[in-house]
Amino acid sequence: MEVIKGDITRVEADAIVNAANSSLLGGGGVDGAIHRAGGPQILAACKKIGGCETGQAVITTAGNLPFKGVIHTVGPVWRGGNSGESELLASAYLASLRIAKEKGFQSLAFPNISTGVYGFPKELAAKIAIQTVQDFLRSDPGLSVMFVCFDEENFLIYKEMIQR
Ligand code: AR6
Repeated sequence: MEVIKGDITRVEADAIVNAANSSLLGGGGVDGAIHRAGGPQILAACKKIGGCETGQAVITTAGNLPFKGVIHTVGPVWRGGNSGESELLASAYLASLRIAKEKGFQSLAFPNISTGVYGFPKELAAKIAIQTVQDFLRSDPGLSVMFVCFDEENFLIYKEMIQR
């Protein structure tokens, strides 16, 4: 596991994960950045799939981006913590990891799912993300995972938690 600060569209990896919404029709934040950089092929592929439930994931072409695919997952909206948010966030990470494994990818980059407009508390989200990836890699050590933090706050949280 590795932590870097920056724009996920510019990393080196077999695939990147998008923090999408269940319509898969695009949006702001990292979703907007990926669709802008990848071009209309990604949206066309998303439309064909038709949607994705919270906690699940799907894969499309990466369009103009130099990846073997973009894995779109839908994290939960934070509603105070008693609506299964933690389990759904773990499930979003796990569903993405499973697709990467199925496809035989060797490296995968995650954004900090749900910690933008979906309002998930950043510390708790980082704890769940790291734990879920760590558990997965214990049985599947063949995948290299990168956490790509866009904002300074997430970057500091991840750096600190990974060191520990
Ligand atoms: N690269 C990496 N991370 C980024 C980038 C980027 N280029 N841009 C933003 N982030 P958000 P969510 C970080 O809001 O909370 C969309 O409209 C950002 O700092 O993108 O899961 C979708 O369509 C934050 O830490 O996703 C959904 O409707 C993290 O990405 C909704 O937002 C996630 O923030 C999903 O909300």
